[in-house]
Amino acid sequence: MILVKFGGSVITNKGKECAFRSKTTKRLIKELCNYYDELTYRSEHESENTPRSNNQNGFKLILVHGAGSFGHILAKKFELHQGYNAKKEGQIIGLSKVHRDVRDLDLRIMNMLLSFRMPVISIPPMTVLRNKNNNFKFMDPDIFEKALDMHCLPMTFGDVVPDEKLKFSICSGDTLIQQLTKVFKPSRVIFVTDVDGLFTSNPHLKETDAKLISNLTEGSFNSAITNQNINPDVTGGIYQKSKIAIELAKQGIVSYIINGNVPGRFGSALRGHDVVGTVAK
Ligand code: IP8
Repeated sequence: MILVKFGGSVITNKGKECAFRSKTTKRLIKELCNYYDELTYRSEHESENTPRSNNQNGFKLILVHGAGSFGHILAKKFELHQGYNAKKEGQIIGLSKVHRDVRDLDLRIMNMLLSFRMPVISIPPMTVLRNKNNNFKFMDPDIFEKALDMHCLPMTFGDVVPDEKLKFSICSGDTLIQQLTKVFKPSRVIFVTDVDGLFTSNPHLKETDAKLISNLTEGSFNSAITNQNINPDVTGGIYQKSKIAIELAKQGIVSYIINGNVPGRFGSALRGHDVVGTVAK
């Protein structure tokens, strides 16, 4: 089993509300489908015409995606991560809009997967997950298992979710990765982002001596300057991913943080090849 997260920074333009990066997303999906074809020994001709299927030849994958500019801009504006605030004008409409927008993004990805004949079942966290005080509380994994039984690709995404204390709050795709890992115990987790991995400082700055941390350990993480996001984010960015990757490594799960903007890297990580990126194992 492999868990993949398409980061919001690679599938959307995070600086512009609801801006989908369709070309990049399509290429990533193609890299994913090529890997499936390799696993099932399908020829290029067959790949064009025959439906694909998840959970065969012993291989399973779950796809998670971030919200990017379909979620973070309005979530921040309406302070959704802080829960219900009677004084915050328009907050409930804002909540509904964010839920609609992340589903809109999800539907676009779903359509793309289907255009490659990959059967996908979308699972909105709003319906299966609960938070308490903006922290994960509970998730019902049953539908993920059922989707795998149907030979479909279960897909879920960062969403607004009910919160036992705050009425509602945010669940990020990274939290979903963490929770799905506990249930499905994958061998590998791949975080597809817009940077090569975790750097010693912000690689987006003009004058920078940022160096890529290839082997992520608690030590290399602590010595890195971790405030690396150039766009505002309500859920934690690369800092959070690195922390999760270190935790997963302790459980024997290998995590990759790779740059999805570079063609082929995602495909290589799927195959378990050495790839430019940050690896925690
Ligand atoms: O992009 C955030 O999910 P992420 C979800 O995976 C919302 O952090 C609604 C902002």
